[in-house]
Amino acid sequence: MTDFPPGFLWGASTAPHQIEGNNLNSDFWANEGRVPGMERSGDACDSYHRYREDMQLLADAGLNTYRFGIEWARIEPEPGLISRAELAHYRRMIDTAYELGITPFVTLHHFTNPRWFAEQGGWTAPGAIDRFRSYVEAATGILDGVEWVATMNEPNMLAMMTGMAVFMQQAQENGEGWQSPTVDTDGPRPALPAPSPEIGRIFVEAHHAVRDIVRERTGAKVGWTVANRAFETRPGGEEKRRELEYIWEDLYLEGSRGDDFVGVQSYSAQWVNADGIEPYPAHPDNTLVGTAYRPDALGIAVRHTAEVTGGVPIVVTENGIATHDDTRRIAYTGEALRHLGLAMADGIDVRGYLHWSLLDNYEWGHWEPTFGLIEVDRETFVRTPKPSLGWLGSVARENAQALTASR
Ligand code: IFM
Repeated sequence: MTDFPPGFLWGASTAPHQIEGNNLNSDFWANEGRVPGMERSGDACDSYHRYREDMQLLADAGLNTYRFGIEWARIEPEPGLISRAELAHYRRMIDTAYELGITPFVTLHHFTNPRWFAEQGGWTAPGAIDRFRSYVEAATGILDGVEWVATMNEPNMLAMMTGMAVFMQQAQENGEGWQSPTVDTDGPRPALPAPSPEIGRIFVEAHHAVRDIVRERTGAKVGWTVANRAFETRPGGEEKRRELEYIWEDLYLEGSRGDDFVGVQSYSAQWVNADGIEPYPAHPDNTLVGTAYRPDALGIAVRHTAEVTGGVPIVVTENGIATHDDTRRIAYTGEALRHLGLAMADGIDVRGYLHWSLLDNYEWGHWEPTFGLIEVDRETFVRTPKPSLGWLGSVARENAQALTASR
C-alpha cells in the first residue's frame, strides 16, 4: 500500500466552459460552429444550474476536494461591467462546497476569455494584463475562506492556442476542419504548433501580477497549473528535448517559483528525437484523444516539476484518460497513482490528486472523448456515476492506494 499524508486532497476537476453551458459572452463560444467539424458546447452539462448535484455526488463518493473555475466572461460581460449576480453565483458554489464538506479549489482562468477581451486584441494587446488584473480584483471579493486558488489553467496550452487562433482563421477561410488543441481522433496526432515563448512570458507576468492581488486580499495558497508533456529522449535528441521542454514547460514552471503550489496536469508521455516531438504512433491502446496509454507519465511529470520549480509543493490538478471503457479508467488511474506514490516515497512534496474530470464534458470542440467519473445525458442532464467514481472515492477514504505491480 502507498499511504498518502493526512490532509491529502482527493478530488476531481472541471472547467466552466466545459460543463456550465451557454457561456455566451466568451470568445470560445463565439468561434464554435464557425469552423467545420467543431461541435458546439450548447447547454454543456448544465452545471451552471446543477452544480450542487455534481458536488453532492463527489462528496457522497468519498472525495474531499472539487476544483472548478469561475468564468471571467460571465463576471465581466462588458469591459468594466462587473456582474454582482454572477459573483454571487460563484460564491454560492463556494458555500455549497463547504456545506457538503468539500474543499473548493478555484481556477480564475481556464482557456476562455470574454468576447470583448478577444476583440480588443486578446493577450497580446497592450493593457491585457491590466484587464485581467481588474477582473481578478473583482473576483477576490468572493474568495474569502478559499484555501486554494489557481490563477490560470495550462498557460502553456493557452499560449499554443493563442497561436492556433491563426490556424482557426485560416481553417474558416479555407473551409477546413477544426483541429482541437486537445483532440485528434483520426490516427496519430499531427504536431501541435509550439507555444510562443513571447506569449508565454505575457502569461508569466499576468500570473505574477494577479498572484500578488490574491495574496493581498485573501488567505489562499496561490499557484497555477501547467500541462506536462513528460518528454522522453531518443538517442541524439537530448538538445532538442531541452529546447522543447523549455518552450512547453520550463518557462512556466520557472514562473511558478515563489508560488504556494504548482498544479501538475498529466495525461501521456511523448518521445523527442533530434528532429523534434514524435507523433504518437497509431496503437489500439491509444486513448480517445489519440494519445498513448501512459499512466506512468504522472511520475515523470511530478519529478520534472519538482526539479524545475526547486520543490514548490505540488498538487496534481489534472490526470485522467479519455475512454469509453471505465475499467480502463480505473486501471489507468490506479497505475498513475502508483507512480505518484513512488515519486512521493522519493521525497517529492505532493499535496493532492484531482482527477480530470468529474463529468463527461465538452472537450474543446468535441463531445466524443469522455474523461468523466460521471456520465451525463446531454438531453436530460441526468448524471450517472461510473464505477471509477466509487473506486476513486474508496481510495480517498482509505487515503491509500494498493500497489498492484512491482517497482
Ligand atoms: O479538457 C482538458 C482541460 O480543459 C485542460 N487539460 C486537459 C484536459 C483534457 O484534454
